[in-house]
Amino acid sequence: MLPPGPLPARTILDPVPQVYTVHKGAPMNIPRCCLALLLALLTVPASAQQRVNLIRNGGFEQFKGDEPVGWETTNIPGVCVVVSSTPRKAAGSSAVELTVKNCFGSHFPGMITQGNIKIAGPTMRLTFSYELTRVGQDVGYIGMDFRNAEGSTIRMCEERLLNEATTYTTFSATFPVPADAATAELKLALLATGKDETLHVGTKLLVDEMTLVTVSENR
Ligand SMILES: [Ca+2]
Repeated sequence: MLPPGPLPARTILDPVPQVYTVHKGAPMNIPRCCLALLLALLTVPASAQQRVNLIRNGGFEQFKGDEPVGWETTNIPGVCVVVSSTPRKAAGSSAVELTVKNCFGSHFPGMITQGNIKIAGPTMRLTFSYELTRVGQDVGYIGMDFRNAEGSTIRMCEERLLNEATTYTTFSATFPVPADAATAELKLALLATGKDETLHVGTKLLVDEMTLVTVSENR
């Protein structure tokens, strides 16, 4: 339950949207209509209008089989499933899990891609929660491919998750948007960085609560 008194003031400066847990069994003396209003106030960030999440299904709550809705994966259904839903989540009911499996004699990595993200600058912030199990020199990989209105790539940015995370950890990056960029393609994957350049079975990346928002230029 929230402490008594007014809700804490929140601004666009908040790095991570606040998520309040709403407990079942609310006090019986709260009228149903007021309870509904209260729930709405608690679950919609105060600055939501300025901070529309441009990622579809960023909470990884919707799956069709092993496929997270709104994302493309490297799964070969029924043959090599390296992307799937997991109940080990940061929020909600599920998260997405990327693994490495031995398929057809080679180590095959999980990857998820969301394209045609309508972006707006001048500055954006990507935030998500993750857990990372590393084997060998394997790391997590984040790539963003900026495209102009004609669909041509004008800039590619990448980031790597280097540290093992046994509990959900927040990743946050603020970056400028190229002036001519109209859309972006976002990719999360597992990447081998060892000398043999081979991924290892057992490397695993869990991702949840992903947001991509436009922020003010001076933030
Ligand atoms: Ca979730």
